[in-house]
Amino acid sequence: MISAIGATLISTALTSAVTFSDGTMSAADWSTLSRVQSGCCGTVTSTPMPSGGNPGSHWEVHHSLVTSTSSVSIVGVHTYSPAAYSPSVSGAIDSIDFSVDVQFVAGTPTATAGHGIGLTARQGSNIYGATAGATGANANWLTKSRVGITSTDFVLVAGTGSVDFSCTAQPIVFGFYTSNSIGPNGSVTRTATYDNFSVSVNAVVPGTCAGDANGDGVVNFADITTVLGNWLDVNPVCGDANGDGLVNFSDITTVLGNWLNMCP
Ligand SMILES: [Ca+2]
Ligand SMILES: [Ca+2]
Ligand SMILES: [Ca+2]
Repeated sequence: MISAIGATLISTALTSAVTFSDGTMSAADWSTLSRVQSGCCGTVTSTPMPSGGNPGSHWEVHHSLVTSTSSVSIVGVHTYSPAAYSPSVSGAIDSIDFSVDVQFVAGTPTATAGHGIGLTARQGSNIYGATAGATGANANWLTKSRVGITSTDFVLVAGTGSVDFSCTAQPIVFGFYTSNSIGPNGSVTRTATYDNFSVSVNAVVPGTCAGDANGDGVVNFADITTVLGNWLDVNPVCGDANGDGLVNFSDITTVLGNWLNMCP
């Protein structure tokens, strides 16, 4: 006689963060995009430095702003190419923790402020930024950080649209920005240096928000298509609306039962 053996499927939800960190700050991994966000004129340039960081090699960023009758706002987008996160592979993003070490170097005229800084996310041809304050003009190394950054904290730096953290989103490459602005008829330079960049991406645990199959924080028709697109997957990063480790008809009913709910 053969007895039926009940199989218990245990969900192996994503609970660990994916962390990208770098204390080398080499030109092989980092690139800088200089942007004038408004007005005229300014530039951001970067120099990889071999020594004197916190410790060792580091990334020095120079801002130069010159205005006539209008003000100017500039941003340098410093992208760390190894910090590539694919939500369709590693899961929708719940939140991000960011930190970087900073040291003010020099400024003219006499500096009273350094750079505005924040986390950047490059997704396709779009670039987004989430502020983490400013460096200040402190001559000592300081750690600047912000934890729990969510999609709504990001503003558009370049391109169109808004950042997509769902499990169907395009891959994202992280980095940091530096910014400055001055009023009309001014001229300033601001140089600060950066080391020990770190980004930790905290993935959405499937089923945390009942019905949210794609992890974008709302239950709607996109979740139906996400369930269907991952039909019968086991322990997927995408499509498990009730968090039981399977994608099946129960997920359809969970989506419908939580229709238009917003996740906390
Ligand atoms: Ca270093
Ligand atoms: Ca959703
Ligand atoms: Ca399920």
